[in-house]
Amino acid sequence: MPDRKRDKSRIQKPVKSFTKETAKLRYENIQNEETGPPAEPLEDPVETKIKAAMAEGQFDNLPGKGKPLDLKGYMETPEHLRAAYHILKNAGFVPEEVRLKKEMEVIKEKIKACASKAKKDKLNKELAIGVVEGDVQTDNDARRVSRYDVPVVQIVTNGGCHLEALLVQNTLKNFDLNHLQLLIIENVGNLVCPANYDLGEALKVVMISTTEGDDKPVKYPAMFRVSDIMIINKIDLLNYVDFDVSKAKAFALQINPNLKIFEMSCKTGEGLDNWLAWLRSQIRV
Ligand SMILES: Nc1nc2c(ncn2[C@@H]2O[C@H](COP(=O)(O)OP(=O)(O)OP(=O)(O)O)[C@@H](O)[C@H]2O)c(=O)[nH]1
Ligand SMILES: [Mg+2]
Repeated sequence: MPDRKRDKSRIQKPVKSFTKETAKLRYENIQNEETGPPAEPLEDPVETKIKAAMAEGQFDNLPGKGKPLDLKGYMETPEHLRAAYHILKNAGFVPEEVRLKKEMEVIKEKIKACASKAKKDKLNKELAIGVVEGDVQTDNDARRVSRYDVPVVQIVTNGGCHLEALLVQNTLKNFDLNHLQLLIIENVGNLVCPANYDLGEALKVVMISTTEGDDKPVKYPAMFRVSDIMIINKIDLLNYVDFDVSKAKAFALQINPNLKIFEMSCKTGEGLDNWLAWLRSQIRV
């Protein structure tokens, strides 16, 4: 028996370098052996179509010609979603929130540019809102809301700590229900009683602010358990108060893992766009 280890003829010579040339040679050898000479390389059909479109002048007056590419959306998208985002965007599909944000920007621009007051008011009312205010005393809140030309009804509970469905129902005759898209009910401002009464609302929103303790959710769990949304307001004051946003969120989610949370400042407007876009997305037309 020959000594396998010493039989050098069995050992392949190492390939020093695998260049394009060696690849081409091997390919041609295979072609010659099996099917004859290689066919002429096909021109890339996409390239051909692009060239034809350019020759026809289809690229001459594209919107954005000569301007830098806007890669903001692309860069903000996580890397693994970029290709899909790009394809969807090119095909005219954008996430619902982005579409609504754009729509709101267009309306804002229209309002800014509009000279006639009547037209401005009409644009402002693009979303038909009604408000029911509940307070123990005074119609202060209703008067504040009415400045915005929105139909509003004040319920004064005269000491009662919450609203009830019948009280709300009695206000409905004051609204044009065929036209209304959103009815906001502001319950009496405490975190206890309103948790126990169903007003027939589609969504319950609990609003806390940074001037309160961040442990409100664990102190008043029922209110956070029955709510769909938690708003943390007055974030403009975060530098001046001992309020830990992440703690407040964690406490709230511990009580109700399904809570959707928004942070905002009604004073500076920060975070309002997100909230409004989401709210609009919830409205059934
Ligand atoms: N700094 C700051 N102040 C705010 C903000 N939002 C509201 N305020 C102020 O907080 C105070 C109370 O606001 P309201 O809207 O009356 O609060 P409310 O919770 O509805 O009060 P009740 O209806 O009495 O329960 C007012 O002086 C507002 O101007 C905010 O985001 N930042
Ligand atoms: Mg109020």
